[in-house]
Amino acid sequence: MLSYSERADYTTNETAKKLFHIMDEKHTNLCVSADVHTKKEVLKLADTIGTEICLLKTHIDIIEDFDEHLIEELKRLAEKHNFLIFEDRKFADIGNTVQHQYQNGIYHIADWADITNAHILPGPGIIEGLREVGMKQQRGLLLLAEMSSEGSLATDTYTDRAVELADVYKDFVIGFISQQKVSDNPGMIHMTPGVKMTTTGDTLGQQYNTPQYVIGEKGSDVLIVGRGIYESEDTLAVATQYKNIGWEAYVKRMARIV
Ligand code: S5P
Repeated sequence: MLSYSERADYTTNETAKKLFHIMDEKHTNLCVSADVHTKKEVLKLADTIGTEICLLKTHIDIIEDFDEHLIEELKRLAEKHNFLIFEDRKFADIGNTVQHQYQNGIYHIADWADITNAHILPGPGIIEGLREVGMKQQRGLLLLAEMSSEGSLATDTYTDRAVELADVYKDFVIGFISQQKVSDNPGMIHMTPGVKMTTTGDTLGQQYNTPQYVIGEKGSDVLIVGRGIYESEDTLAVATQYKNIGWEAYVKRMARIV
């Protein structure tokens, strides 16, 4: 089985290459989801756990005091700790509209987010619209092939279609949000949300799996952890724990499949 950094040779996308290399350099397949509500909380979390992650995931539109300064500081922390930034925008509209949502508005997502993601519900036009904007800045896109929530409709042929579309646009599409490995292309990165040490879900349909299961059994590449880390007392210690468990599961998987 190929290591993360060896897989960098199977993609032409600069962001995907960078991410694969960061993972191997920092020995981490952890993405922390910073779903907190103020600039101060986001920046504190990012600086505290920055050494442990390959990727910081944001929901920029839930931050109450958003301004340009937050973006500058996030970029500075990304540089300081060597991680990439993933804006979890989950675009879902026609190509023309998503272009504006990606490039314009208050957030100018394309200017600072290395990675963003999109639903494939509208068909290939959504990828083409985002691609025209994103490729100019060497960005990467993840397709939502599956979701972690109970009753998700992204299953079976929908998931297969996401995999097919990723291959068609593989200069820009770098992988998937999924619950497991869905593509055999080693250049594609699988990221899995719904990860926690304890697998009791929340009251709104979120379902959790353990880091060992997601990386070791389901063949995913990146763990996305939100509440499991940012709601803990000692975010650094807990992030380190997730990082170590995720990395160990990857190393064991590598040893199993030669
Ligand atoms: O299928 C999905 C896709 C995503 S990106 N399920 C998810 O939970 N997410 C996101 O991952 C979600 O929007 C949230 O930001 C994070 C999971 O957070 P947690 O607190 O449940 O770990």
